[in-house]
Amino acid sequence: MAGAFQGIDFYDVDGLLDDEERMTRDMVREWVDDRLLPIIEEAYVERRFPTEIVPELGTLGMLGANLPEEYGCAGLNNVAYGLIMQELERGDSGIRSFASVQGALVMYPIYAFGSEAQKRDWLPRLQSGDAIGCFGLTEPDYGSNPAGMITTAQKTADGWVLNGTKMWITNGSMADVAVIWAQTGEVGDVPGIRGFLVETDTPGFSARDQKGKLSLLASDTSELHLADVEVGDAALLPESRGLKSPLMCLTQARYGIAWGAVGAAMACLDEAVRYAKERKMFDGPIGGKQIQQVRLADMLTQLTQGQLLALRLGRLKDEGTMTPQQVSLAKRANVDMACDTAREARRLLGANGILVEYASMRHMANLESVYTYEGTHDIHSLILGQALTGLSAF
Ligand code: TGC
Ligand code: FAD
Repeated sequence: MAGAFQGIDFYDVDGLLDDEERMTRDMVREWVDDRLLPIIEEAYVERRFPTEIVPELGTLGMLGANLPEEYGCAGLNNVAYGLIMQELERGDSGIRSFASVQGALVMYPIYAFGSEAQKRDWLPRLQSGDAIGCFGLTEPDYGSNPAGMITTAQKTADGWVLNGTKMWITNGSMADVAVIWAQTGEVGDVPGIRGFLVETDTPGFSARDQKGKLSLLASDTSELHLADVEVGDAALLPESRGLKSPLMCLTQARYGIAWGAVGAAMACLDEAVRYAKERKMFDGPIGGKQIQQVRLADMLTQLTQGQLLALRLGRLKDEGTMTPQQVSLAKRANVDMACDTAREARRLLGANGILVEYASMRHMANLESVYTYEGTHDIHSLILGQALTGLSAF
């Protein structure tokens, strides 16, 4: 591991990890240094998701890594899974997004709500990266409030017909399968919103790239159209039951983001410290100036708090006691922390900070999406306000 990123670990969080967690982290760290960082700048500037890395993510067990081995997954604990997200986002939020969507938003719902046949059919393929998935919840007029969605799934004699539009869908144009959430109306005693596995070559399904993004450029973000898409009964995720099912998926993905944001902040602080020691202005390195030391001290303090928060959340998840509200707190706090850290690092770098060959501005731009997706910062404020007061302010 000579030359690998060491990272700033001021409170010896490393000492709180077990051997398997540390080995997983080191393996992904090395892969990010050797394989991702050399290509990410170019992919970002070319506005393309680097599909060539997908088989490697699969081979190294990074997709759906906390799901069980019986479906071909790595069966890691949630702290190790979080460390994978941390290291991937240290590379780029778009790459962590790919892994989050594939693992937490596609494989997890198949695992949690799918039939045995769906699990056996899809999980090994999604784990290896042979198949790619996307998650269609958001609609043009229903972002923060998915309960209002107007995409429908109408029952037919031997299946369902889906109609609607899904917006801002990560992996949308390159997916083989889309997890689509749709209003079914009442079917027996089952609540209206349910999940469907829609293969993207089904007639009536189309995806279109979202143009004009200034954030998350190394990520596929698309709009999905479903025009009389006919699927069989086997496409329904049979155990999905109302809005609670997609919200359960969001809890898994938000958990990964709480860790991922730590990785982005680590990359920015590391870059800022190195630059501060090297860049000379007036009579010495800018790292020797008090203003820059205050800036770095603030970044270090926030990052250390974020590292400890993510680890404690992971231990709660592994104990089985983690609540969605605790996830909201960590997603909200750590993404905010990473946004601040990336912005301050970019500023410390002066003019060089706007260049793509430095990572801070790429992270800063990416993190604006992370701040918005998976529940905006505001929505998580309201979730926490409700947890404290019992009053809903949505
Ligand atoms: P509400 O009445 O609060 O809840 C309905 C039922 O669901 C339960 N629940 C949850 N369960 C698990 N995890 C959660 N996070 C949950 N939140 C709520 C709740 O207990 C209730 O259960 P029950 O048994 O009583 O029926 O529902 P609401 O309609 O009032 O909505 C609440 C609100 C606003 C918090 C929710 O709609 C929300 O979280 N909105 C934000 C939407 C969002 O985050 N969308 C993300 C789309 S996916 C995405 O962005 C992917 S980006 C991926 C990437 O590239 O990395
Ligand atoms: P809106 O809900 O319109 O919110 C606009 C503003 O109003 C925000 O500031 C918000 O905080 C605020 N606001 C909303 N409600 C309230 C309220 N009650 N009180 C106070 N303020 C409020 N979705 C998917 O389903 N799958 C994906 O794979 C996916 N990937 C994404 C990738 C990217 C790059 C992005 C940017 C988004 C992605 N999303 C995805 C969508 C994402 O989840 C939504 O953008 C997000 O939930 C917010 O919805 P909105 O953009 O419609 O904003």
